[in-house]
Amino acid sequence: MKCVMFIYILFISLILIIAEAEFNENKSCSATRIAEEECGQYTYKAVRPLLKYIHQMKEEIENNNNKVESKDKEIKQLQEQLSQHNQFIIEALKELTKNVLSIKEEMGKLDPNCLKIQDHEEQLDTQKKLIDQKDKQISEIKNIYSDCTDIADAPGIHMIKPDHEYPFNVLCDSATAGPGWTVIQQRIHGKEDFNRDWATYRNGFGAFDGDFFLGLEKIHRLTSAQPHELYIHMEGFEGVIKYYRYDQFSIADEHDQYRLITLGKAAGNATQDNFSYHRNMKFSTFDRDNDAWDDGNCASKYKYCGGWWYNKCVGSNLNGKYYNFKLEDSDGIHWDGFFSLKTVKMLIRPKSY
Ligand SMILES: [Ca+2]
Repeated sequence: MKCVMFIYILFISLILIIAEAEFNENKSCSATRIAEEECGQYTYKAVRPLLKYIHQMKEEIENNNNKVESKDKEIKQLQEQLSQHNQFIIEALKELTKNVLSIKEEMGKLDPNCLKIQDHEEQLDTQKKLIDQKDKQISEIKNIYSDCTDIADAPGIHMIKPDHEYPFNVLCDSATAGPGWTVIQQRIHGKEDFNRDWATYRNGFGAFDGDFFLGLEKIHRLTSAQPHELYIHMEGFEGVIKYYRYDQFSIADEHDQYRLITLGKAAGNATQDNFSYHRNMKFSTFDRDNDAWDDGNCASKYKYCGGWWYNKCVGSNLNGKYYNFKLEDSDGIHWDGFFSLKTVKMLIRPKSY
C-alpha cells in the first residue's frame, strides 16, 4: 500500500514538474544563477512531498522499532514467567509424587485393619443368621404344642414343649395304635447301634426316619408332666405282629437313674407280660451297672447289649442287638419267646386323651 502511495506521489510530482516546465517554456534553467535558484525551487517543490513522506516513514520505522523492542521485552518477561511456572509445576509434581507414595505406604499398613473389618463383617453376618434362626424358634415356641395329641391329625416330626423347660422335636404316630402317640423308641432297619453309653441314652440318639431312642431325660419329662400310657408294637420276620399295652408309664429322673417307676395295668396279645419284670428297675448301660444282678453288668456286650431297665437280667430287651433274620439268641431284640424282632416301636400318649 505504501509502495502504491509512493508511486502515486512520484507520478503527481512528475506531472507538476512537466506542467511547470511547459508553463515557463521560454525560460532556460541552465542559463543563469537565478534560473538555477528558480530551478532549485521548482525541484524542492516537486520533491518535498516525497521527502516528507520519507521522513514520516522513517519516524514510523523508528516507532515500529521501538514497538518491536517493547514486544521483545514483553516476550522475555513472559518467557521468564513461563519458566517460573514450569519450575513451579515441576516442584508441585515432585510433591504430589511424594504424597502418592506416602499414601500408598499408609494403605499398605492399613491392610491388616481391612482384614479385621472383613472378619467383623463375617461375624456380624453369622450372628444375623443366628438371630433369624432364634426368631424362627421363638415363633415356633409361641405356637408350640405340649404333646402329639394336639396334632393327632398331622403325624410326623413336631416340636413339643411338655413342661417349662426347653422344647424338643418328637415323632408323632397316629397309624400304629390310633391317634396322638409319641414314639420314644423305634427299630426298623438295624442301622443304628443301640450298644451306647449312659450319656448317649440320656440325651437320645438316632434319626426319626430310622432307628432311634428319644432319650431318657425327655421320656422322664414327658411322663412326669402328665400320666402316660405305653404301647409296645412288635413285628417278627414271619410277619407276625404283637403288642403289649400298659396304662401307667413313668420313669424317674437321672438322680434316680431313670428308674422305671410304674407300668400300671398290662394288656396285649403277646405270649405274656415280659416288661413288668423290669418294673422299679433303674436303667443300666455298659458303663453304668444299676441292675439287680450281683455277678456283673447285664448291659455288657458279653451279656445282652444295649441299655435297658435290667433286673437279673431280662424278661424282655427291646434295645438288644438287631439281627436281620430270626435268631433265637438272648442278646437280640426279644420279648420272651418272640425272638430277634424285625420291627419294634415304643409309643406313649397322655392318659387324658
Ligand atoms: Ca450288676
